[in-house]
Amino acid sequence: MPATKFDKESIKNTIVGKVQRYNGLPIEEASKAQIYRALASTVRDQIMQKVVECRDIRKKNKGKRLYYLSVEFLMGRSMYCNMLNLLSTKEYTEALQELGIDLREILKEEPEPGLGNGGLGRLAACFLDSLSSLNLPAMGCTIRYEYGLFRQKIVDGQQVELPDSWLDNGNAWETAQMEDTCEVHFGGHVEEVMINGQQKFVTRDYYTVEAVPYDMPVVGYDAVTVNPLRMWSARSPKKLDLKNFSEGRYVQASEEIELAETISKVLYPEDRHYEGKMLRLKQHYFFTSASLQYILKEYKQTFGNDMSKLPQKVVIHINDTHPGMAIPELMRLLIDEEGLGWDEAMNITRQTIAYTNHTIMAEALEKWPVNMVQQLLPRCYQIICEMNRRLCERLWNFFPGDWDRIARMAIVSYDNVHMANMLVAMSYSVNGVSKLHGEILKEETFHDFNLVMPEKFCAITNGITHRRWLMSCNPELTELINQSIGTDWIREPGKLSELRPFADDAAFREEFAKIKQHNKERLAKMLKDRQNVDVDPAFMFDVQAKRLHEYKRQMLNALHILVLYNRIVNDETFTMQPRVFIFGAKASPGYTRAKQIIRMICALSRLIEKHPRARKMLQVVFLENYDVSSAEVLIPAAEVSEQLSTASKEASGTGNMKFMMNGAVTIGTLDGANVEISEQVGMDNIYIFGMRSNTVRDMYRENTYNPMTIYESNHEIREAMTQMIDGTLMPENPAALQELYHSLLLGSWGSIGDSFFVLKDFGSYSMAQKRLNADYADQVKWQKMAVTNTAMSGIFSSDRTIREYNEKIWHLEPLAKPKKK
Ligand code: 26V
Repeated sequence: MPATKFDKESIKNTIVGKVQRYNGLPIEEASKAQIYRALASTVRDQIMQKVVECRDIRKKNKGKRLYYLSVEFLMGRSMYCNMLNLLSTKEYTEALQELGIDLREILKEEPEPGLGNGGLGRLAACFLDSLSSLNLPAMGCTIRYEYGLFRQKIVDGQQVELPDSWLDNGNAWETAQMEDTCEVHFGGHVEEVMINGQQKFVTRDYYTVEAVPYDMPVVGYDAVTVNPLRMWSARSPKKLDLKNFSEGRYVQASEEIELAETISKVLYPEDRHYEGKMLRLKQHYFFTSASLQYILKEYKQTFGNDMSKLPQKVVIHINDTHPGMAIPELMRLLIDEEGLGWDEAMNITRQTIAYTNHTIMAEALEKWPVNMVQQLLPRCYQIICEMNRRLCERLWNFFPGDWDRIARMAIVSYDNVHMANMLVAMSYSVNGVSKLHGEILKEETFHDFNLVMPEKFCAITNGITHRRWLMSCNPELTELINQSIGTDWIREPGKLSELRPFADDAAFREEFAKIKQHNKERLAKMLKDRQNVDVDPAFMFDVQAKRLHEYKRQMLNALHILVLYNRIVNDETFTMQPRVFIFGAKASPGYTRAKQIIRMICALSRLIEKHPRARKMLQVVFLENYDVSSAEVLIPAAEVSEQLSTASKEASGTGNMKFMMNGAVTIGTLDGANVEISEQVGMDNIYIFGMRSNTVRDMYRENTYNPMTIYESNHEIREAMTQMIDGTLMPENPAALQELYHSLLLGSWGSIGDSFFVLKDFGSYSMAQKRLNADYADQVKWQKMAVTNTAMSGIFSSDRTIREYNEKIWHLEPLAKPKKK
């Protein structure tokens, strides 16, 4: 088919034509939503042209392909990044302009697919962008959740969760791939049968759910590659029960269908009850099994039935433990469906699967009750037990007699299936997501495995796509960089370091500061429009935006703000650089203490607002429903980036990198990737405070920390904490923060409180804040720091991360356009 052109004139005609065909309207009468759909469909046409081309190259090239399995892909809106990666922003902007339409207004029409909850999911999305941009053949695999992460509203100072029905008006980017629909089986029992003298295992009486794939294309920047994100949707094979229906039992008539389809209903269903936990296991197995069936089908189509070459042609990457059932499932498919022997299947599996760990938090290291796995996945359970038996045998030779250690390392122990242990034992690569996290995995989390199989472990520091997190969200800064150092940095983000000398260039700094000011104004406008909140763009913008979790210590920030308030109120001569502290955070619905922290922040905001002198220099804003789209406005406007996690707890962090890239200065602990950020910018361009990771780990081991001694000796902390419960913060309900207050002092069930060392690190944090406040007054100094941060951020591009994964783990060949003869 001859290629269609996507120049300005053709784009105009196409959009006008589509509005006429879809809506029967002239463009002047079309609504924004109608224009959005016509525009998205035009961009999609342009992408599809590339899809065909890319498919063709892949068919000829027959190279290895990566399948990246993740329960989360936090994609954000696609329209603008698609145009950017197609090198067509100018054409589209001008085409619309000539039709009298402002592109920026249309972009807001796109619903954001919230198919993720935090760093893990956004990392997966950044990876897809970099994979395509580096022309590496890959497919993302996940669930097509009908409801993404909840929409957050703040009502009376508290978080309220609303359903996020992002698919209401359809998803303009996806295409259903009906021919790849497959069956996933649950339940039943396993029978051993002899077929042609061979022992076989057959599952009987299972029930079936159909998996229907929808593909969303991810275009690379100026690349030939378009990689799909494949989202599996659950569908019941049963049709409407007409008998029930015609007899008036309407609910029963579709009950079974509904039940099967709940599998892809919501992201992270509540799992405090048995049904919820079961549903999560079903979700994980559902998309893992469907993905693996597809992987083998595609492999066989290209390479025939010889499975021994699988590791040369396929790599399956497991993003955290959630898709870990890929291991028994691949074993099952190889043994039961492809007829391989156990040893061969095990060798192939071990050479095909790689695993990334994203957290050392004990509660996030997944385990499943044995009876649940046995009931839901009886054949996989058998395979797990056999893998466990062999692993323990091997460990017994390594650690003879050391039962405790072997039990800790086993796949099945204490009535649970331990996913992380299974993944470490059965994959060829285990990586952490920052240098420090990689070390902790080897020394602590997987210490014993590292003694047995040290060759598997490595660390690859996370990254973010500079295309979304700089070029798309901060066009003015992008333009300034291009004018100063040219555009090579776009392909080689390390070259951003060429900006460093510009820190000493007064004219450059002035431009840099002006852009920050515009971005602050843009954020102020958004806050006004969305929440009717007034912020003064002359204030310093200080931002902490990330999931709400005790280890991330939003509480440390909040407590410090309350202390600042007291300093203002108690001392009429006290002044500080006017500063607005902006928080963005969703708390998991069942995580009560996290929700109390949100309450505390909102209460702080109200308290300060009521005080005529305090409000002149201090403000707290809670940004509702923090998501990718609001991050794209928030981050470019930030001057201070708060990265306060208890050292050792934040595996990497990626928000820290986004803020840095946009010229915010970090105040943070030496945790996760903050360590590497501090190495890049140097200690003069970052505010480091608090205990170091080793000290924290020693303190946990020794169990000697007592927050009470700090409470007693530090009157500022005492005063602020008392205000949490004496009606100062919560005049209408003084008891509301009592539990939170106690958690900082006493803990529960006899354990000591403040398990994340908020009080312990307070003094050091407060000193760092004092330095920061003083430095901000010296704007020359401050702007130099800001420029240095942007200049040194190139190493945190996910292009670097993906190159490293490819060199160390995946070994994929980049796709290339065939040379014209
Ligand atoms: C968290 C939650 C919280 C809400 C309920 C469901 C649920 C399920 C799993 C998890 C674990 C998430 C692990 C995670 O997001 N880790 C983050 O991964 C980032 C990318 O590597 C990294 O930068 C962050 O430091 C790490 O916390």
